[in-house]
Amino acid sequence: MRPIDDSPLTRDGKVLILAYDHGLEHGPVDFEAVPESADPEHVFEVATHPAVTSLAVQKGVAEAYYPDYAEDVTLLAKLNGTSNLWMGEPDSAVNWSVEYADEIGADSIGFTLYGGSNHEIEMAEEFRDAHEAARERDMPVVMWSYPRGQGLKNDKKPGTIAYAARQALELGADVAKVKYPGSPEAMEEVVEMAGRTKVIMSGGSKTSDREFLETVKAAMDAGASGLAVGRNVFQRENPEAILDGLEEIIFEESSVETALAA
Ligand code: FBP
Repeated sequence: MRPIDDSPLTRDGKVLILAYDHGLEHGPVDFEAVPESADPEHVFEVATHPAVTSLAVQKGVAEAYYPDYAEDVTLLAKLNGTSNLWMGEPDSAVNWSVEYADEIGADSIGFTLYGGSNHEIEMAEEFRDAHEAARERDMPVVMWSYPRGQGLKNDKKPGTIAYAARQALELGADVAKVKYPGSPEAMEEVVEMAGRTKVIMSGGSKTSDREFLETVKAAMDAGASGLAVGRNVFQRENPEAILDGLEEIIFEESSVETALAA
């Protein structure tokens, strides 16, 4: 059995990661819509919603806040990450080790790979080290598989996303987090290419309740195993309401209308 099958990262085989590494990746601009979202305590509270199977954060946030929520929140350690101040070819610094993440109480790890970047080789080698250290500890591995870099003008082309999902399978990830490729047919191809690696959709910038839930529903119907979402939850005044809707779609296989009424 692979560690993911027995992990709280999944519920009935499905995944709903609340991503909260935006303070590093994008900076304070992501907290402007809902100022209290800048406070990690607020988002840890949101992550106690039963639909959330894990909260993904960087080391500093985990160190400072996770001890207060260890009973109620499952921690995903996002090991690498870079600020938006970095203007070079896409790359991501490894900010903490699997050993340290385990010590803090993480159940699983997350790692970004920018396939197609001039730094892909180093990133893949860093992923190998993290992956094997995670395997020693039975910690599931989620790859943020984001083709991006000099040669890739449109990182959302369906064929590119399918390649990103395949790359996650080939390198050993349990879960591939990819951008939605634009249509259910394209998502089916992505899921097929990922084989036994679960595919989850990346939330993206905030949209209306209906538009967001319809896209998640389309991805799930195309074989996705869930979602990793940040802004579409914490940039809402009532994050619990959208999580109620997501719970319906992801875990109950409900319609969008049912989810909107939840
Ligand atoms: P969102 O749902 O807000 O898109 O968050 C998912 C995520 O992968 C975060 O973990 C990360 O901070 C962000 O998107 C990175 O987005 P990008 O690199 O596309 O700007």
